[in-house]
Amino acid sequence: MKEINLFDTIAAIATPLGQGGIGIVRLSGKEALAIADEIFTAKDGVKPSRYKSHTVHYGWIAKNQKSKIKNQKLEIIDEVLLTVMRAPRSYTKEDIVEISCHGGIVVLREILDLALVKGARPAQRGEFTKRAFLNGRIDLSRAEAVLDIINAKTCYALENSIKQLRGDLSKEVRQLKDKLIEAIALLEANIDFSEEDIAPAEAQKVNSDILFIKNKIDKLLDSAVHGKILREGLSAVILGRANTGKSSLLNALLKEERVIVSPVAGTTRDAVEEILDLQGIPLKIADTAGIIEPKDLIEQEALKRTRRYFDKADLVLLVFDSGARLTAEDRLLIKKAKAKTTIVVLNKSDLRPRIEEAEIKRHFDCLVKVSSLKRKGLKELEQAIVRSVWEGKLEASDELIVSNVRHIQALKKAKEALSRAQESLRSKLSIEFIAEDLRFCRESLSLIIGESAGEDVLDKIFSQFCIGK
Ligand SMILES: Nc1nc2c(ncn2[C@@H]2O[C@H](COP(=O)(O)OP(=O)(O)O)[C@@H](O)[C@H]2O)c(=O)[nH]1
Ligand SMILES: [Mg+2]
Repeated sequence: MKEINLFDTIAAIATPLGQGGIGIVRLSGKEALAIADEIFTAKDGVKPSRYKSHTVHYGWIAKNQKSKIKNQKLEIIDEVLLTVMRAPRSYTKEDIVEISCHGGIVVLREILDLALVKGARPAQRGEFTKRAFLNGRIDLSRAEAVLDIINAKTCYALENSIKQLRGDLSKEVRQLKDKLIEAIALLEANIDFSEEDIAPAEAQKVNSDILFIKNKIDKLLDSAVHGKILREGLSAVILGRANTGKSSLLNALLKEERVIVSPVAGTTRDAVEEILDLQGIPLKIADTAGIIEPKDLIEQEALKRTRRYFDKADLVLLVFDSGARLTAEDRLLIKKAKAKTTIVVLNKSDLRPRIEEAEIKRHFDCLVKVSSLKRKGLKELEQAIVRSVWEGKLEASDELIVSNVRHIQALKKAKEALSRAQESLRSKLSIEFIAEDLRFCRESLSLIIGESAGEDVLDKIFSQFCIGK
């Protein structure tokens, strides 16, 4: 996104390119209203440049303008609603015109082309949001929240992104920065007045400030574990020997018949992965072939795939047939699964129990009895999965979760700088050193809200957006 000119008027199709009820072409910049004047004919004949802000008008987009003298006909492209949002009360803080037309690819392209002919430039990816940031309407973490909202996989992830858009993270970061600035000022006053050590009372104040900030940063970093899950989803793998009901379990969790279930062992040859929304957690769950001793090339490949899913899984659902005694294969899987966070599923709980439950309990804490066939115990299993994710750490749902890798890295850097400052303070190093570490910490926090982000960082962030956002 090199050399973008912020004085240009930009235009883009803001809705997905496909057929839809409506589609939107968006313009932003100084010429947006003048361009609208040239392409829009209102039913009441009033030109867009005379509209009040935040009003909607009915009319037509046409290639020409009505001229009474020649009695020329309008070359209409579409019947539309045109919305005007004047600077600075708009998404970009510039004049914005949104044209809502019928949602067809050709219509949208024709309208966009017309706007371009009249002087607009095609917008780059994320350029509307980038303008909102550069024009000071939102800071960088809030701009990134826009992308997270678009990408949210579950309602819970969406809720968290909305908090970030609202500025919850920015507010917290600014508070920490203010506290740092105070501490730095205190140190700098000391540098000016004495060549010697920092006064004990002041050292104590700086130390307690550092502790306070570090604590807050720790909390934010703790939440990042959950943030990663909200962003990327949790990977689970269903493991178990053939015929224990793995595919039935996946179907039961999905509440649909996704995978073929049969009494013939070896029905599932290839791993099947599905995503489901488990109480707000995007759960990627893979059903595997219950092959332990491959008999042919296909089975060897199937085993390889199972292993791959197993290796990358955050969570293993180890399935047993509770109506049968443990087999050597079951015991082999117990050994393997112990290396991972595992929930044991004693499936076929509708049958007379014959499995050695006590033996399994010696290896795993979490056991859930389920009947995939009768759809029993599934709620308990879901709860066990949720618990294994949140680990009881997430107390209230209004807690802020940091999910952006860039933010996490900046917080880690800030924390390291604080540790160095603490160490310098303890070993009574020169005040200069401590102040320098605190300044570094402040810079790292600034990165989150974008106060000191370079063009390369901005490019990287906004290039992930779609055109028209
Ligand atoms: N009684 C009973 N049978 C089940 C249950 N779950 C699965 N089955 C049966 O066990 C057999 C194997 O199931 P399937 O899901 O294909 O097992 P997989 O090989 O582990 O994927 C099928 O005949 C299922 O109908 C259950 O909860 N109770
Ligand atoms: Mg199967």
